[in-house]
Amino acid sequence: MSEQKPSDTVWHNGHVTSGERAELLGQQPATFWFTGLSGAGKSTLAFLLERELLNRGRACYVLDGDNVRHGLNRNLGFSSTDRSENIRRIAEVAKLMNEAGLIVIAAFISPYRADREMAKAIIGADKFIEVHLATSIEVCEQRDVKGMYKKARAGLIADFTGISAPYETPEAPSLKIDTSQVSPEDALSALIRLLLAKE
Ligand code: ADX
Repeated sequence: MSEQKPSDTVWHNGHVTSGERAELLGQQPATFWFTGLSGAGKSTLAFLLERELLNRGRACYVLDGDNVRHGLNRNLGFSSTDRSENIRRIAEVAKLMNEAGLIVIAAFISPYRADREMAKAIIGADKFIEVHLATSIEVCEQRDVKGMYKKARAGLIADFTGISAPYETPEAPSLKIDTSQVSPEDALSALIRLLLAKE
């Protein structure tokens, strides 16, 4: 893959401001960044939050790890380099969606602190809401919704987060949710409070 230098291209400014978009949609854009182990509840909560926000008249969209890897990021695997590129592309997409005025809910394992910091820098600290789905590895492995922990334990999946690849716990997330302890309703209320506090 050859990388084009920014100096080879020019940035075109449009004629519509972010303020105009915010007024049109009646909302301030933001990106919820859900991080946590496979099976922690990221996708489930992301889609519940999307439903709740839609019900409240907010334009929003979920970017989900498994889904994005079917299309945009189908050429990426699970090495630390590929995961980093996965997160970089998603952060760039989230930034564009925020610029379009949308509220984004990104649900990715995003196991490396440095990659989450990169995402925050791309999206902008003022728009970035880090949420740690802090469900324990024991619970995630017991749930094993996709049967992947079993395969990883059997050595059939390499670099599996929590088993044969690291997960670096967020140091200061805006919110920490253990889905084995907190009800979806309480989790949603806490997430909505965070968003309202930003407005
Ligand atoms: S990330 O680490 O790059 O952020 P992402 O969230 O996109 O991961 O994708 C995670 C999903 O890919 C998991 O939910 C799981 O279904 C699947 N998967 C396949 N192989 C692996 C692996 N080695 N480690 C973690 N998840 C994997």
